[in-house]
Amino acid sequence: YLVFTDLDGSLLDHHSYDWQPAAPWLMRLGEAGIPVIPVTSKTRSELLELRRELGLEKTPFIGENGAVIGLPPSWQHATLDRDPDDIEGLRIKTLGADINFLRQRLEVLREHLGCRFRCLSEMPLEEIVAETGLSEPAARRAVAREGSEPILWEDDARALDEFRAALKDDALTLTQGGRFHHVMGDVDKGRAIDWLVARFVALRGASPVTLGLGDGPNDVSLLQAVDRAVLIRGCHSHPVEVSHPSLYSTRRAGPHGWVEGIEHWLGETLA
Ligand code: 2M8
Ligand code: MG
Ligand code: MG
Repeated sequence: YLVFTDLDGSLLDHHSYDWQPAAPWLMRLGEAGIPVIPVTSKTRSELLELRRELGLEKTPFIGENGAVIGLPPSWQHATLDRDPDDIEGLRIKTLGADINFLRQRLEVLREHLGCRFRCLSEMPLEEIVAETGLSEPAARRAVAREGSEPILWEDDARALDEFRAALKDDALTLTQGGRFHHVMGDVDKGRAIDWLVARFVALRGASPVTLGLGDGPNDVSLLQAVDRAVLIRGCHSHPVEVSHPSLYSTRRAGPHGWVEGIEHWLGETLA
């Protein structure tokens, strides 16, 4: 098994970022040797901190909605990973578009279309703290982006459709998390998962059974990429439509829903 999980609103509570309700199951999965792989909008910098807290130092991670992949030593390949950055023994791959290019295009498009939105990188730190409930150091880590920019949309739905079409002409994409929209290159969580599964097969010579959990519109590709899917009840009103032959939708939200989904698919196997 490989478990792929969204963080905010899934393993972590949408408001408090608490994950304690899931702690016993994280430990059980660890004991069973089942990797729990974060797949999130968060940055490399946020993930380096969180994976220590969550005890997930040995597993890879996918950050910035598929734009960043971090590989611990046991997931590195002698010939396939020759040139990515090496940080704290991790190989980091960045896919899609460069963050400076993204930020430049966002400025140009905003002026050209005359639409209203604000980039995370334009918001004063205190405002990010107020908007997200992150601590100040955590907010600083959220701004340290490499391949995606969160934006607060301050215009109507029609302007958003226009904006999305204009991004497409630049080969850029838009997705939606719990609080922000996210702009990035031609990447998504699902394709980053496909990449990691292919890497697993290259290293182990066997296909894993994959389980995925997520709560937001940006998790649709995640859920579609896995064998067994868990749609966690959202704390937001964004519609999430996913058709999947093996989908379980939870009654509870956040880490309680996460436990519910893991119990649904793995409760008997790991009893
Ligand atoms: C942003 O991501 C979440 C994901 O659902 C959102 O869109 O609301 C990102 O800025 C991420 O880096 C940050 O940690 C998070 C904090 O709520 O917000
Ligand atoms: Mg989420
Ligand atoms: Mg997320």
